[in-house]
Amino acid sequence: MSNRNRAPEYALPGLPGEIKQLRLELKLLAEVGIIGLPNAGKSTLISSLSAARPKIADYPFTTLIPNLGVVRKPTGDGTVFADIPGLIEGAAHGAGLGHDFLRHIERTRVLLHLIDATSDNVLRDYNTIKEELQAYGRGLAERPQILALNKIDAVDRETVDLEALATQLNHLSYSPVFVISAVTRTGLETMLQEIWGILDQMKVPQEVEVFS
Ligand SMILES: Nc1nc2c(ncn2[C@@H]2O[C@H](COP(=O)(O)OP(=O)(O)OP(=O)(O)O)[C@@H](O)[C@H]2O)c(=O)[nH]1
Ligand SMILES: [Mg+2]
Repeated sequence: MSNRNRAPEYALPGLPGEIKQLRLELKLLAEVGIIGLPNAGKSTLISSLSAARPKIADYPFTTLIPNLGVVRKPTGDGTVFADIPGLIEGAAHGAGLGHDFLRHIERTRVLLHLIDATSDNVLRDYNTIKEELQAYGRGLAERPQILALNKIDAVDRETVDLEALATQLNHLSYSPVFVISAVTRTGLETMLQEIWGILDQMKVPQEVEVFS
Protein backbone atom coordinates (compact mmCIF):
# COMPACT_ATOMS: atom_id res chain seq x y z
CA MET A 1 0.00 0.00 0.00
CA SER A 2 1.25 3.49 -0.81
CA ASN A 3 -0.11 6.96 -1.30
CA ARG A 4 -0.81 6.23 -4.98
CA ASN A 5 -2.00 2.69 -4.55
CA ARG A 6 -4.43 2.88 -1.67
CA ALA A 7 -6.18 -0.43 -2.27
CA PRO A 8 -3.53 -2.92 -3.45
CA GLU A 9 -4.91 -6.10 -4.92
CA TYR A 10 -1.82 -8.18 -4.52
CA ALA A 11 0.30 -9.25 -1.56
CA LEU A 12 3.83 -10.49 -1.13
CA PRO A 13 4.29 -13.87 0.51
CA GLY A 14 4.69 -13.61 4.28
CA LEU A 15 8.08 -14.35 5.78
CA PRO A 16 8.75 -16.16 9.02
CA GLY A 17 8.75 -13.86 12.02
CA GLU A 18 11.62 -13.45 14.46
CA ILE A 19 11.84 -14.89 17.93
CA LYS A 20 13.91 -12.87 20.32
CA GLN A 21 14.71 -13.11 23.96
CA LEU A 22 14.48 -9.67 25.47
CA ARG A 23 15.47 -8.57 28.92
CA LEU A 24 13.33 -5.56 29.77
CA GLU A 25 14.13 -3.29 32.65
CA LEU A 26 11.38 -1.48 34.50
CA LYS A 27 12.09 2.23 34.34
CA LEU A 28 12.10 4.27 37.49
CA LEU A 29 9.18 6.62 37.91
CA ALA A 30 11.31 9.01 39.97
CA GLU A 31 14.31 9.07 42.28
CA VAL A 32 12.28 10.38 45.20
CA GLY A 33 8.69 9.44 46.03
CA ILE A 34 6.70 11.80 48.24
CA ILE A 35 4.30 9.62 50.21
CA GLY A 36 1.85 10.08 53.06
CA LEU A 37 -1.79 10.19 54.07
CA PRO A 38 -4.21 12.22 51.95
CA ASN A 39 -3.98 15.97 52.64
CA ALA A 40 -0.47 15.81 54.18
CA GLY A 41 0.71 18.45 51.71
CA LYS A 42 2.51 16.30 49.14
CA SER A 43 1.34 18.28 46.11
CA THR A 44 2.07 21.55 47.90
CA LEU A 45 5.60 20.32 48.57
CA ILE A 46 6.34 19.33 44.97
CA SER A 47 5.04 22.70 43.80
CA SER A 48 7.38 24.46 46.26
CA LEU A 49 10.37 22.37 45.19
CA SER A 50 9.86 22.27 41.42
CA ALA A 51 8.03 23.85 38.52
CA ALA A 52 5.23 21.26 38.81
CA ARG A 53 1.82 22.84 39.43
CA PRO A 54 -0.48 20.05 40.59
CA LYS A 55 -3.93 20.66 42.00
CA ILE A 56 -3.86 21.45 45.71
CA ALA A 57 -6.96 21.41 47.85
CA ASP A 58 -8.08 21.13 51.42
CA TYR A 59 -9.69 17.72 51.02
CA PRO A 60 -8.35 14.18 50.67
CA PHE A 61 -7.71 12.43 47.33
CA THR A 62 -7.01 15.56 45.34
CA THR A 63 -4.21 13.74 43.56
CA LEU A 64 -5.18 10.59 41.66
CA ILE A 65 -2.14 10.05 39.48
CA PRO A 66 1.49 10.84 40.34
CA ASN A 67 2.75 14.33 39.56
CA LEU A 68 6.38 14.55 38.55
CA GLY A 69 8.62 17.53 39.24
CA VAL A 70 12.30 18.17 38.62
CA VAL A 71 14.18 19.49 41.64
CA ARG A 72 17.55 21.14 40.98
CA LYS A 73 20.59 20.24 43.04
CA PRO A 74 23.03 23.06 43.89
CA THR A 75 25.18 21.63 41.09
CA GLY A 76 22.33 22.28 38.65
CA ASP A 77 21.58 18.59 38.04
CA GLY A 78 17.90 17.75 37.98
CA THR A 79 16.37 15.01 40.11
CA VAL A 80 12.83 13.78 39.53
CA PHE A 81 10.46 13.75 42.50
CA ALA A 82 7.01 12.13 42.33
CA ASP A 83 4.03 13.34 44.33
CA ILE A 84 2.19 10.06 44.89
CA PRO A 85 -1.57 9.98 45.61
CA GLY A 86 -2.43 9.68 49.32
CA LEU A 87 -2.42 6.25 50.92
CA ILE A 88 -5.00 5.11 53.44
CA GLU A 89 -5.28 2.26 55.91
CA GLY A 90 -5.89 -0.96 53.99
CA ALA A 91 -4.17 0.30 50.84
CA ALA A 92 -2.00 -2.82 50.68
CA HIS A 93 -5.21 -4.86 50.49
CA GLY A 94 -6.69 -2.65 47.81
CA ALA A 95 -8.48 0.09 49.79
CA GLY A 96 -8.88 3.24 47.75
CA LEU A 97 -6.64 2.86 44.74
CA GLY A 98 -4.08 1.53 47.18
CA HIS A 99 -2.43 -1.09 45.04
CA ASP A 100 -1.95 1.24 42.12
CA PHE A 101 -0.47 3.87 44.38
CA LEU A 102 1.87 1.44 46.11
CA ARG A 103 3.03 0.21 42.72
CA HIS A 104 4.10 3.78 41.90
CA ILE A 105 6.07 3.94 45.15
CA GLU A 106 7.87 0.75 44.18
CA ARG A 107 9.32 2.63 41.22
CA THR A 108 11.20 5.22 43.32
CA ARG A 109 14.55 4.99 45.09
CA VAL A 110 14.06 7.08 48.21
CA LEU A 111 10.84 7.74 50.09
CA LEU A 112 10.03 11.13 51.53
CA HIS A 113 7.27 10.44 54.01
CA LEU A 114 5.27 13.57 54.71
CA ILE A 115 3.26 13.82 57.92
CA ASP A 116 0.80 16.59 58.81
CA ALA A 117 2.17 18.15 62.02
CA THR A 118 -1.26 19.62 62.81
CA SER A 119 -2.78 16.13 63.06
CA ASP A 120 -4.07 15.14 66.50
CA ASN A 121 -2.06 11.93 66.33
CA VAL A 122 1.17 12.24 64.39
CA LEU A 123 2.58 8.91 65.57
CA ARG A 124 -0.55 7.03 64.54
CA ASP A 125 -0.40 8.70 61.12
CA TYR A 126 3.21 7.62 60.70
CA ASN A 127 2.35 4.05 61.72
CA THR A 128 -0.59 3.83 59.32
CA ILE A 129 1.67 4.40 56.32
CA LYS A 130 4.47 2.26 57.73
CA GLU A 131 2.07 -0.67 58.15
CA GLU A 132 0.80 -0.35 54.59
CA LEU A 133 4.36 -0.38 53.24
CA GLN A 134 5.10 -3.48 55.32
CA ALA A 135 1.89 -5.21 54.28
CA TYR A 136 2.60 -4.56 50.60
CA GLY A 137 6.06 -6.08 50.95
CA ARG A 138 8.46 -6.03 47.96
CA GLY A 139 11.06 -4.25 50.08
CA LEU A 140 9.07 -1.01 50.37
CA ALA A 141 9.41 -0.83 54.15
CA GLU A 142 13.20 -1.21 53.86
CA ARG A 143 13.62 1.48 51.22
CA PRO A 144 15.67 4.49 52.41
CA GLN A 145 13.18 6.87 53.96
CA ILE A 146 13.20 10.31 55.44
CA LEU A 147 10.35 11.79 57.41
CA ALA A 148 9.12 15.35 57.28
CA LEU A 149 6.66 16.91 59.70
CA ASN A 150 4.87 19.37 57.45
CA LYS A 151 2.67 22.43 58.09
CA ILE A 152 4.74 23.60 61.07
CA ASP A 153 3.65 27.16 60.25
CA ALA A 154 0.15 26.15 61.36
CA VAL A 155 1.18 24.35 64.57
CA ASP A 156 0.35 25.96 67.88
CA ARG A 157 3.79 25.86 69.52
CA GLU A 158 2.24 26.51 72.94
CA THR A 159 0.51 23.16 72.92
CA VAL A 160 2.63 21.08 70.52
CA ASP A 161 6.27 20.28 71.23
CA LEU A 162 7.64 19.78 67.70
CA GLU A 163 11.10 18.82 68.92
CA ALA A 164 9.70 16.07 71.12
CA LEU A 165 7.49 14.80 68.28
CA ALA A 166 10.43 14.72 65.89
CA THR A 167 12.51 12.78 68.42
CA GLN A 168 9.71 10.26 68.98
CA LEU A 169 9.32 9.77 65.24
CA ASN A 170 13.04 9.31 64.86
CA HIS A 171 13.07 6.61 67.54
CA LEU A 172 10.13 4.85 65.90
CA SER A 173 11.45 4.96 62.37
CA TYR A 174 15.25 5.03 62.69
CA SER A 175 15.02 7.62 59.90
CA PRO A 176 16.06 11.26 59.81
CA VAL A 177 13.16 13.58 60.66
CA PHE A 178 12.79 17.16 59.44
CA VAL A 179 10.32 19.84 60.45
CA ILE A 180 9.15 21.79 57.43
CA SER A 181 6.48 23.96 55.94
CA ALA A 182 5.77 23.37 52.27
CA VAL A 183 3.88 26.67 52.19
CA THR A 184 6.47 28.99 53.81
CA ARG A 185 9.38 26.78 52.58
CA THR A 186 10.84 26.55 56.08
CA GLY A 187 13.33 23.69 56.43
CA LEU A 188 13.21 22.62 52.77
CA GLU A 189 16.89 23.30 52.03
CA THR A 190 18.14 21.27 55.01
CA MET A 191 15.84 18.42 54.06
CA LEU A 192 17.05 18.46 50.45
CA GLN A 193 20.68 18.26 51.62
CA GLU A 194 19.86 14.98 53.34
CA ILE A 195 18.13 13.64 50.23
CA TRP A 196 21.09 14.53 48.00
CA GLY A 197 23.40 12.79 50.49
CA ILE A 198 21.33 9.59 50.40
CA LEU A 199 21.11 9.59 46.60
CA ASP A 200 24.86 10.16 46.27
CA GLN A 201 25.56 7.20 48.55
CA MET A 202 23.29 5.01 46.42
CA LYS A 203 25.18 5.74 43.23
CA VAL A 204 26.69 2.62 41.78
CA PRO A 205 30.46 3.05 41.52
CA GLN A 206 31.62 3.45 37.93
CA GLU A 207 33.25 0.37 36.53
CA VAL A 208 36.89 0.94 35.73
CA GLU A 209 38.18 -0.61 32.57
CA VAL A 210 41.61 -2.16 33.01
CA PHE A 211 43.87 -2.59 29.99
CA SER A 212 46.77 -4.97 30.20
N1 LIG B 1 -0.51 25.80 56.71
C1 LIG B 1 -0.06 24.91 55.83
N2 LIG B 1 -0.91 24.28 55.01
C2 LIG B 1 -0.39 23.40 54.13
C3 LIG B 1 1.00 23.12 54.03
N3 LIG B 1 1.19 22.21 53.06
C4 LIG B 1 -0.03 21.93 52.57
N4 LIG B 1 -0.98 22.64 53.19
C5 LIG B 1 -2.44 22.63 52.93
O1 LIG B 1 -2.93 21.32 53.12
C6 LIG B 1 -3.98 21.04 52.19
C7 LIG B 1 -3.66 19.78 51.41
O2 LIG B 1 -2.53 20.03 50.58
P1 LIG B 1 -2.19 19.10 49.32
O3 LIG B 1 -0.85 19.53 48.86
O4 LIG B 1 -3.32 19.12 48.34
O5 LIG B 1 -2.12 17.69 50.04
P2 LIG B 1 -1.82 16.26 49.38
O6 LIG B 1 -0.99 15.51 50.35
O7 LIG B 1 -1.29 16.42 48.01
O8 LIG B 1 -3.28 15.63 49.34
P3 LIG B 1 -3.85 14.43 48.41
O9 LIG B 1 -3.51 14.72 46.99
O10 LIG B 1 -5.32 14.47 48.66
O11 LIG B 1 -3.23 13.17 48.93
C8 LIG B 1 -4.11 22.30 51.30
O12 LIG B 1 -5.15 23.09 51.81
C9 LIG B 1 -2.76 22.97 51.47
O13 LIG B 1 -2.84 24.38 51.30
C10 LIG B 1 1.88 23.82 54.93
O14 LIG B 1 3.11 23.67 54.93
N5 LIG B 1 1.30 24.70 55.79
MG1 LIG C 1 -2.08 15.88 46.22
